[in-house]
Amino acid sequence: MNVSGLRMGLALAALLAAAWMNGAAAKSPAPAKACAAQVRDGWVRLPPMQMPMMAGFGRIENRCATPAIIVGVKSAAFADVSLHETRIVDGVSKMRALPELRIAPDGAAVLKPGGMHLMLMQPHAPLKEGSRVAIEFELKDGGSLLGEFEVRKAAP
Ligand SMILES: [Cu+2]
Repeated sequence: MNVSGLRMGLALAALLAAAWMNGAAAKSPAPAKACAAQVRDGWVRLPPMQMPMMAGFGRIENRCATPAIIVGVKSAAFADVSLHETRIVDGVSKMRALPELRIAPDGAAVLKPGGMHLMLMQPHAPLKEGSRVAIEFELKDGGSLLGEFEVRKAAP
């Protein structure tokens, strides 16, 4: 390689480096800190006697610019967890499973007695009043939210 060839090579390398840096700069600067919905005031209602099912309540707040879409719920403390909705049909209270729960930007989902709730099936060990159980919400985008639920006999 002669001197002019070397110069050209260096110039080309500089151009490529500049193009690469411009390309990198053109993308969003530093990735913004991921915004996530939050589970608040979670509690599990302890049934008056040993039962294979119980209900969980609380608030899921989404203070992000995009919707939070919950597509599944699980907990190591229970054999099965699902999202339920209680509705009065012809004067009779009925429950149905919700396959998906969408929380709008700046919105919140409220899980409360008589409304939406977590259906918690077959605890692996008896729950003690005052203890806490972790419940994980799976999001459509692949992420998850972890909530802590206090075991109580009555609403806080
Ligand atoms: Cu239910």
